[in-house]
Amino acid sequence: MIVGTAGHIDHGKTSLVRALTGVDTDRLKEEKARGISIELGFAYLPAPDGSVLGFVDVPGHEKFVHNMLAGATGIDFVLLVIAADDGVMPQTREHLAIVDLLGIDRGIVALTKADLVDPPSRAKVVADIAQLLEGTSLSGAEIVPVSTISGDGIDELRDRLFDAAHTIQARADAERFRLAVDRSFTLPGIGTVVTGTVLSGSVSTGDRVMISPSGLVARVRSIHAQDRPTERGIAGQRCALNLAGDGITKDAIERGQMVLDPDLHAPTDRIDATLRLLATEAKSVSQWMPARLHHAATEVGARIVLLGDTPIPPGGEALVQLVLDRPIAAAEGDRFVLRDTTAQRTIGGGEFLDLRAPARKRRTPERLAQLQAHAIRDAEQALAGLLEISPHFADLSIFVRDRALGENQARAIGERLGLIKATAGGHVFALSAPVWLRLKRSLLATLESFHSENPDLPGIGLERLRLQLDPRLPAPAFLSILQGLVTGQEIALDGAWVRLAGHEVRLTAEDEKIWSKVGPLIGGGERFRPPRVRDIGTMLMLREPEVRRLLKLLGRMGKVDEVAHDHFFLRTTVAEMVDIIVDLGATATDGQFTAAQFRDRVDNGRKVAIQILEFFDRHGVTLRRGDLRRVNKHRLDLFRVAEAASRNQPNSGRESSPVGRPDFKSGRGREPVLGGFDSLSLPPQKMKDLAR
Ligand SMILES: Nc1nc2c(ncn2[C@@H]2O[C@H](COP(=O)(O)OP(=O)(O)OP(=O)(O)O)[C@@H](O)[C@H]2O)c(=O)[nH]1
Ligand SMILES: [Mg+2]
Repeated sequence: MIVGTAGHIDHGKTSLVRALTGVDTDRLKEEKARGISIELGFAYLPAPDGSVLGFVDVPGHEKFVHNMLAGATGIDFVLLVIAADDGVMPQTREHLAIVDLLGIDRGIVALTKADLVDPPSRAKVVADIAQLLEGTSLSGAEIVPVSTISGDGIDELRDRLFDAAHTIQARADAERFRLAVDRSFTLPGIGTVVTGTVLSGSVSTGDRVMISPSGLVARVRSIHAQDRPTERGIAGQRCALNLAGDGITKDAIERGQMVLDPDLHAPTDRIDATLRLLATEAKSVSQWMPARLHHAATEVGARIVLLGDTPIPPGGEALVQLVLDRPIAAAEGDRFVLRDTTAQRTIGGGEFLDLRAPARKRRTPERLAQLQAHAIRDAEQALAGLLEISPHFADLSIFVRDRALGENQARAIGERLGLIKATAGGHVFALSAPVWLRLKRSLLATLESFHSENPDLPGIGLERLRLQLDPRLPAPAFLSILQGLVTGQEIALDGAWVRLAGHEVRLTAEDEKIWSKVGPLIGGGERFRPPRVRDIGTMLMLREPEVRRLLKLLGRMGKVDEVAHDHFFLRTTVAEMVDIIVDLGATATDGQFTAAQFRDRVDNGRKVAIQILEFFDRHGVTLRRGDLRRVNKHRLDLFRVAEAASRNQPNSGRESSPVGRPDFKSGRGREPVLGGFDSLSLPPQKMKDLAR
């Protein structure tokens, strides 16, 4: 358990910690000289049960409230110190407000300097205090009179703390590791040491950690937890970590940074949150109001964007967006405190809801519903809530990271909720099973109606399909679920075209008629220099745009390729030419060949030969260096056609290709490939007729 002091200047916080632990936490020369605390003080007290209580002693001076805030982070139990002779004072109120805003609800009031007042005055102060606590997280807390001079009440108070340590719930350490740094220094012979409270998770020697937001990487060489050497520090302990790594020095790490599990490193400067304005404020919070934001041990300038319609009145609570001057390391559910820009008073505070707040459309009903779900602290319920509302999917990787959830926690939640996951670009997206079913049904229905309306198209464009569906998944996630459906043989993916697995493209009767004439023209003996669109139009007395439209359509069907503008080759011919360059590469000594060598093999003139090679360059089939090219074996399959199709290739009557048949990985000889003349093949005689 970590105990933190709070209270007005000179009320006896440091004296009380010394009386309880024997440690004087005012170590600075200036602190000694001025008789006040400036910095945070730390002390430890072994308990009878073998555990160790940690103490964070904070300064009471109004100028050092920022230090008090840094110290109050991660404490389990507060000792609100109020001097009996002085009573409730400004920083008594301010520190109590901070404790309340941070949600710290375990604590005792130590009525110090009890030796200085008579019983009636003491009774009055006690009554004041009880009233002060009302309505705060410490409402009804015990008030224990003590005196560090006479020693009265000290043993009782210490026993109360030991009791509390038993009942305080051990913080879950299943989450990922985060430590809020409050000090960084160098120890001779040891190196860089940082100290702080472990906010979540655990850390072990040898662990790789990251300093956030700076992004420095370090290894944990050794650990002290609650002032004792150990192999592992856990949530709720104050730890000192000896860190080593590139750039790790005492100056590279400062108070306010976090040491964390590298997976959690994702600084943010725009956070949606709840904000409660203190009732003691004179003015409402207005749009774009500036403030100082205190979170964990850090402090940063911020602007407040109201997400509701009206200013937040004193004592009111509302949703806001916090726009920070620089990014910080945080987690959803973390508490924060706001102070005014001149650092003179605390004005309010609240809880971070969403660390990935949008800069636009931040107040739509949809967005506000999402924030309601984010506000649920139980991760499983929050995720279930998010998946129920628009956009009906969640980036699980971000959800898990921003809540600092451990791997096991994330897995268990995924299983219990029966999530459907799609992995894309290193992120996991999640859908609920009912939403997935609905998405799949409408996807298949969309494809079906598309096919029936467009029987001559190979499928619907991937992006067009994505935009038609709800939920509208991010493109990479959408592709990933499509691939799942391909594996399940429900759909097929053809480049950027999606179709039902059973769908076959059929040309309209009219197009088929034209194709039966065009196909042989570009696939015959002149197939390496087929007529261009305009020539085909002239030869067949067809309108040029008509020929172009049909060939483009066949291009999408994978039957032809537009090698150069308006110059279409059969896919089979392209595949044949791929074989030729493979052969050229294989016979050349260094695998490189010239355009002239290629032209000699296809005998189609220099210009066309070069256009073909440039087409291959564009598709990465060939890699060009100067005048030489070599084959890129990874791209050879690009123009290969299914082997089954080769059985009814249209020009099977022609002489077999002079090209060798290189063996591929499968060990089988490669079939001369084929476009899709399948249903349209013509008898050789007819082809000759047409070619005339
Ligand atoms: N008579 C009496 N004096 C006390 C008692 N506790 C503390 N004092 C005196 O009060 C003064 C302030 O005590 P500190 O412990 O430094 O007070 P503090 O709350 O830590 O002050 P800051 O850290 O500066 O906010 C010192 O002179 C103490 O000797 C007490 O129980 N009785
Ligand atoms: Mg002090």
